Amino acid sequence: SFDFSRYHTIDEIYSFQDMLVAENPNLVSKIVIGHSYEGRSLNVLKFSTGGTSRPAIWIDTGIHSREWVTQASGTWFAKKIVTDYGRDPALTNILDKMDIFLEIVTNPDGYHFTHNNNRMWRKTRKPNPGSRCDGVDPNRNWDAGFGGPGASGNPCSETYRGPKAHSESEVKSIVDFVKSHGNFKAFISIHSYSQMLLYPYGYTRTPVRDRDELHALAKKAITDLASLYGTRYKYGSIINTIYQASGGTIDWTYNQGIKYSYTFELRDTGRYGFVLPANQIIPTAEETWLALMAIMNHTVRNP
Ligand code: 0X9
Ligand code: ZN
Repeated sequence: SFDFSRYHTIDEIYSFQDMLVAENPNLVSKIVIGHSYEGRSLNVLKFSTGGTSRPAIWIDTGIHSREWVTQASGTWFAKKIVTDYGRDPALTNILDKMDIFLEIVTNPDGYHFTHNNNRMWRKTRKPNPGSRCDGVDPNRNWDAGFGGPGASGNPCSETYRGPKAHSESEVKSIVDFVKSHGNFKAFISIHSYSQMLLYPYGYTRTPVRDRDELHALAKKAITDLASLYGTRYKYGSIINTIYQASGGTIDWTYNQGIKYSYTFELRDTGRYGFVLPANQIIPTAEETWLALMAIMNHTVRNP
């Protein structure tokens, strides 16, 4: 019924989520963690086989709205989890011990705007008082090196950090949810494009305490990813591998004590960029799933 080989509107993705919950009520539930600036619900799918406050893995896609292969892959991951639970021993083992939380449309106002107005919109859609330019970069708005180099104070910039840390509802809702949950062990934030698997930090050259473990696990994850179609990824810290970026998601989650904090940059390396042809959605999701499984497997073994 749902065509994973095409891009979908926000209404179609939200309907898909409700259908998945309706068809798998013992495994999937939907949590509304807040609302966007324009009032859309911020939906998180919870995959859980029971327990109370189990250790958990977070995955988000689409915090930058134009990175369409990420929301499309997130939708595919949701279906993959319900299909593989009880069939794939590794995923079954993960879900018997941990919960998975998946926010597919992390910037819903931006995603709606990319369908109806400007395909290349990246930021949130909140107006900036005193400026003709709208929106904040939700990957510069977190309280980790906020305001430092690698972000802009200009509301017209694509990397505008916002007036203060967590000013964006789309960010603050995750902050509040992660803090109140209190038991996240892995946090994976998925972007495109560049084909990279990155760990903290982005705001400082100081290596993270867990650098060697995160580096080795990244190498394992991208090796597994490449095993399917030969797609080559670079890996390393954000600042050493892509560029300095302050106020980023996974720098904040790492500083909160979530050791396995990673950011992906999915396909491609620039030929199509953000406008990746739809015939690459399923292969991208399939190969990325292998890397996610490597990270989740390691997390469940080293909680
Ligand atoms: O600039 C960004 O926000 C990311 N690249 S993108 O093309 N998807 O916009 C990379 C930033 C590194 N990630 C974090 N700081 N979390
Ligand atoms: Zn991005």
